[in-house]
Amino acid sequence: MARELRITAVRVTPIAFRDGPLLNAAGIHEPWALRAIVELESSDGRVGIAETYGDAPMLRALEQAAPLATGLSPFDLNRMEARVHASIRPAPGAVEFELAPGSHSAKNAAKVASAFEVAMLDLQGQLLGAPVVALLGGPVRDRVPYSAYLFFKHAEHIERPYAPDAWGEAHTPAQIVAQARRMIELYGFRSIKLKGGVFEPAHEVECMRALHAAFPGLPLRLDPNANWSLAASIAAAPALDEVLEYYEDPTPGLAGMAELAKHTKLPLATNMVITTLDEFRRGAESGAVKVLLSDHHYWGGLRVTQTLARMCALWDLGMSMHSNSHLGTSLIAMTHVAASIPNLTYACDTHYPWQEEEVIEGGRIRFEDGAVRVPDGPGLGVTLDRAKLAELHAQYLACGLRQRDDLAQMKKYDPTFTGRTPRF
Ligand code: GKR
Ligand code: MG
Repeated sequence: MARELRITAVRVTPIAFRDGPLLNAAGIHEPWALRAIVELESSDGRVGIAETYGDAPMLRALEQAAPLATGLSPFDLNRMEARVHASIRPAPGAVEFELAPGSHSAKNAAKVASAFEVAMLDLQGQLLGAPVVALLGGPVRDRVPYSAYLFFKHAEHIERPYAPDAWGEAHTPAQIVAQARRMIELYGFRSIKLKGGVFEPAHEVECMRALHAAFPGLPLRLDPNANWSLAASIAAAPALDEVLEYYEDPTPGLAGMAELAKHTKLPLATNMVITTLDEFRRGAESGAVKVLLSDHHYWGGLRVTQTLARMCALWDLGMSMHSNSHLGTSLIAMTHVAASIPNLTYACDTHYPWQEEEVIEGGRIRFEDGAVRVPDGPGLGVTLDRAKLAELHAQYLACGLRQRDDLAQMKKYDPTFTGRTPRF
């Protein structure tokens, strides 16, 4: 009976929400982060949801793909994937960030398939009265741990589009420690990541030392997003060996990471040199990278993420999760799949503490001791707050941004900034 249902409509709503002036290797975050909420409606009136990227090329890909999901049963995941991979192509001319694989238009098919898969699993779960994690084989943990994700940041955006956030400026080691303390007090995280590649490596190493002194025993990570040369990455390794649990994407390319691996005791982690299956093969064979940060949004979905986890187990790689600015629908999808993965060896990344707005009923998702409890209601266990969705869509229409561009934003602060990488 449930299998006779059909997907009758696909709705894509682009949204924009406030995002902090967070610094990174490419430049600085714009005042508004873009996402899209995807809704698949079934012939009995149910709605399955997903959250994904909201840049213009992704919206075009979703629009093009909408007829491919229409008419399918919510259980037709393989047929949906085959159709999407046969029809959806890279979008020429898209602004792409090396540091954010979700912006790579070569991954359009995987990104679209992921969004449809999450919404279809949500529908399946609603029909069966089962949480998505049950459809993925059931939970191996009831709560998924996340890490505190620190950023160097300015106190406010150059355009001053709204009141500054409560986090203040973070440039110095003392300010970074204060940011970590606040984030841990608010959410209880038990590991800390700092987004690096912003200041001189020696300054960022100093920040990691200050975090180590302030939070003895807490696992620490540093991610310069390939903005350090090989020489700079090697030079920083002895000091970082003493304080980090892993060293994430300091230097560009697999060959660079493989060379660096000879000079550090730390496992090297990546969401930059392994973002496709082909890169997985080369990365695993090289032995350079020891931790993969997966991301269901661009790898192709929750089931592909489970496959990746098995591949990581086979190749003896640790596993964690990458994130970009996102809201609760993404956080909950990450939580369902992470709960199903036995070899999730590290707490996942999330930008969620940097966002204040939400489009799901009940508002912001709560962290307990740095973890999110896996929902046990049907499907994803979250539903849309239509008024909030309309509000964030109106913000999208008004904000004028259509494609994330951290480099262009940085040039407003420093017209001489080139974005050349590696910068240090
Ligand atoms: O949000 O600025 C950011 C991050 O730098 C993001 O774009 C990266 O993709 O978080 C990401 C990472 O771990 O590389
Ligand atoms: Mg990273």
